[in-house]
Amino acid sequence: MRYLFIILYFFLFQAYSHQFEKNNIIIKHPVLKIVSTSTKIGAGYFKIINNSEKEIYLVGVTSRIAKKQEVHEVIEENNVFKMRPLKKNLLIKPGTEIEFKPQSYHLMFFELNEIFKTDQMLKAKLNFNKDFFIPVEFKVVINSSNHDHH
Ligand SMILES: [Cu+2]
Repeated sequence: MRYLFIILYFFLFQAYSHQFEKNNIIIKHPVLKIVSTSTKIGAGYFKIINNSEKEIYLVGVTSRIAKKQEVHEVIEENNVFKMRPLKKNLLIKPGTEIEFKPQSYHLMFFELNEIFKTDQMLKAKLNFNKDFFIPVEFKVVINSSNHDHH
């Protein structure tokens, strides 16, 4: 019985904190947040941890999730926070991490290709410089309205 609890706990923990790793770069808990099933825009959040010895640059994302995908940053202009596509690739220095989250760096998915369901896992590739990429799966989260965009 105790083993069952341990296995169940392990399974739940894993399900919550899924992560992907390649060449000592870890992508932690990638989620695609969609405000409602009638919305055609989604935001992607995750944490990138660079445990390698090299500088890496995030270039973008490819997937069949949406027609258009962008890496966004948030800037402050006259006390107003604005989002815009990143103008250059995002540097993640060795031994550091960057969290993609509301009011900060995030991915934008415009014109979603399907109506997704909560907990669905969507394949994508995060692209870095030097043709390096990490296959990940975004977990769909619907009804989480903390991304006020456009
Ligand atoms: Cu945005």
